[in-house]
Amino acid sequence: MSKNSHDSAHTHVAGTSEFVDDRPIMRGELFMDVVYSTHAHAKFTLDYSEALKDEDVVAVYTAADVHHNVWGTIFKDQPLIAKDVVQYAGEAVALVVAKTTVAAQYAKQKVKVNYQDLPAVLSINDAKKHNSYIADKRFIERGDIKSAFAKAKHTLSGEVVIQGHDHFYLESQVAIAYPLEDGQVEVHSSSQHPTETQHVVAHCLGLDAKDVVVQVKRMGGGFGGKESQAAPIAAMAALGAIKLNRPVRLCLTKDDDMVMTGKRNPFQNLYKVAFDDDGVIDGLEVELFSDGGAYADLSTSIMERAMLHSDNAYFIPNMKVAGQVCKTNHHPHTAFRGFGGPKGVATAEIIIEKIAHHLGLDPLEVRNKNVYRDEDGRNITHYNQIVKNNCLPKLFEKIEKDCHYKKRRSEITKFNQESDEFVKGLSITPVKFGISFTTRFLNQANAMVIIHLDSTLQIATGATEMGQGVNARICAMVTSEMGLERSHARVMPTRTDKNANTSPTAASSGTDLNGAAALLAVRKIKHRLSEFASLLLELPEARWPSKTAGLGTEAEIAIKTRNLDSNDPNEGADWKSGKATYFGVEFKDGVVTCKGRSINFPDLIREAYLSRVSLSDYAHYSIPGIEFNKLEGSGNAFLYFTQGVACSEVTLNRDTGEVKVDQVDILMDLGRPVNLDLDVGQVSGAFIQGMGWVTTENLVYNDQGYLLSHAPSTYKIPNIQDTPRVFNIELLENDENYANVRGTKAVGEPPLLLAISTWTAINNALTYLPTYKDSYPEVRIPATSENVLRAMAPQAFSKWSTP
Ligand code: MTE
Ligand code: QUE
Ligand code: MOS
Repeated sequence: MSKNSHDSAHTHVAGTSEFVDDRPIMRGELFMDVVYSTHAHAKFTLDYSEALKDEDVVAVYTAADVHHNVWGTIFKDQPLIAKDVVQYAGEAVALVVAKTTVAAQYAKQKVKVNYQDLPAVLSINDAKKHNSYIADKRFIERGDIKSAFAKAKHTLSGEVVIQGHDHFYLESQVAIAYPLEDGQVEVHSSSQHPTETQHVVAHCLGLDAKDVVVQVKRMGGGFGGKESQAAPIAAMAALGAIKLNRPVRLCLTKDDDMVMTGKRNPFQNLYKVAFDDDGVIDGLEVELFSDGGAYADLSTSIMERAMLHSDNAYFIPNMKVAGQVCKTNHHPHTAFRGFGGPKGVATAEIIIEKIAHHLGLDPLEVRNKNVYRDEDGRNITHYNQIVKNNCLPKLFEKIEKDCHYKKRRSEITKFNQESDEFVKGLSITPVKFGISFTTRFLNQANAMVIIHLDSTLQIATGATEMGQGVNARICAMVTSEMGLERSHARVMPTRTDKNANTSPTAASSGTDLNGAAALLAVRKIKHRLSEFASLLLELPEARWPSKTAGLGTEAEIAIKTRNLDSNDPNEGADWKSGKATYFGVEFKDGVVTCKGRSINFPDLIREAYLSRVSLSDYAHYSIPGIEFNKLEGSGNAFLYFTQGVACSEVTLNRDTGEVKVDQVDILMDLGRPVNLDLDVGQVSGAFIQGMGWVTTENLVYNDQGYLLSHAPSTYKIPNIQDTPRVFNIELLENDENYANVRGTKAVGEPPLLLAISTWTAINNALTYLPTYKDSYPEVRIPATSENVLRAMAPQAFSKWSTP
């Protein structure tokens, strides 16, 4: 294992990493499958008598079998199994349990569902027509939007259409529930939020939380899709396990997973913008509408983040944002990398492009005119948070130079004049992603560190590993604090019986929160060990506890066990090394030194144990200074911002609409990474995932809201051929993020938003066509080849409506 590798790199490559469905089948284990609705909105009745005739079928469960048939993250509005009425195609109506997976799949087909259709709402426009909404419309407002428009030199308005996005994690939703003695159950789940999963299992089954343990070893990808929606799957498996007193496994097929589970929320945003001759924005009014699907899930929080990111990187003196979640008869949409951010940012960026086109300016010039700057108070967001440690102007300046923007712009202009086969586009977009949950109470974490007698460490936190490398990062922080190699410690599977005050591993804050807690926990041990070492090293070795057969005397050193209750992982730590020092004792390279005398770390641990010094500890961390007032839409919503810029160059085929991404240059400020390689991996992965969203990933539903594109054959995620031919990633050096643990910056989600540059580059390419001399193309997300072709020759497609 190399220093910067993912902690599971070698087991992934060897195929020995264990995912939930890799767990050996237990004696008596049974297999569950879900019967789901194929209708959007209907009354229904069930007939499962045929299914029960199969001797391999053990049971069929319906809504009537669920103790509390309701769950939900923010609002408890969703049945575990639909009763009498289905609200979306893909909603569970019954569970079948059989002796084999195949028998369960057959049985599922034999369950007859009779539907009596009800009127369905299947789009944002439909929802608006029927006033079908989830929660109240919300507003964030600053300045005087009316007078900004009254005195505006130019105004533009329009609508941005943004479709959904499937998470396409390689491991489908899965859970195995093991019944234990005395009414307890242990559930192995693929969940970003084990604690919520535990609570949903307990609530739905009528158990106490104390009788339910949820374990998450790792996920084969989550991307937000397993933040809320892993819980019902776990509850279904647990229902079978408790009823039958046998282990029950529920592992969705890819197709079922795609049909059943919610996606990134589609958005349809209206805007009106006021600006001057130079493209400086004075007023912006945005009305965001999202498709929440049939139940609330996380959609209201997602909308809030979209509203908080509608400025993206730009100072807009007078701004009004409204956000309304629509209730439709689609699968309940959910968290997806970036949460609401990408939908707000895409809107802001297409507005900039359109302003530039309108004024005949280069879009980069308009961006530079509007970007947050420290001068003249142009550094305060529409929700009144000052953008501190702002690198945006520097990022713009550097990327423009490094990727030869001006030169490539003139080359592209020339190319587009000469070619009638292809048309090229170029675009730089920035991101300023707010780090912290906008829901205050989630900004906390808890960690436990244990040092064993052989001196190796085990770490337990509420963080879950989904491939992002949170374990490797936490491990690196803890071991470096103790002057040890990373291989000296292991982060253990996440279990709900070990940590309290846990949040979902989400909002890119897994390492920020859990790493800080783990560091605070290990510092408590370090503090005790330091004091102990300072006393021990004064004694001749012959009088150390291990040499005196535990006889005590002065060898059993009484130390003060003052608990460090700091909430600041940087407090008392040297900023460069990130390490704290107590009693003048240094921990370095496996050796502990005080006043010139030293002891190997393993020997110190043994002496400490014999002297009854505690070798484990817990700590809690909460992010300070989060004071966003949701009612007023004002205040410090975030601890800091992760910022970056990307430049995309694309070539469109004028005959087929095919999009090729020729070159992408990314420049990001990630503070001072704990693990540079993992961070670069997150940047490239997030960018490519976002590129899929804005280009080829097209969700197609039938007129019952049933997802037709439910497999890789019909849903096109990027493959290796689709990655940019030239792909450069560079990180800006920024040593000054004093706000966060060890000066790091969260990386998980922000780079996904940089893929918006590919979408704006596609739109930019189209502006070179005569069709768009006076108008702006406004190709939706995703800009599939078909959508691009439609935009190139709108008249040729006029007889087919836009899907
Ligand atoms: N990286 C991988 N490989 N797999 C994932 O599922 N999820 C992303 C991101 N990177 C994800 C990923 C999302 S949506 C989030 S919020 C963060 O990881 C969560 O982890 P972190 O907070 O530890 O960065
Ligand atoms: C970013 C996020 C989340 C968020 C807010 C963000 C998130 C999440 C919640 C949330 C909100 C209310 C609840 C709850 C969770 O908010 O992932 O349980 O009651 O789950 O800005 O990623
Ligand atoms: Mo990530 S969408 O916050 O799980």
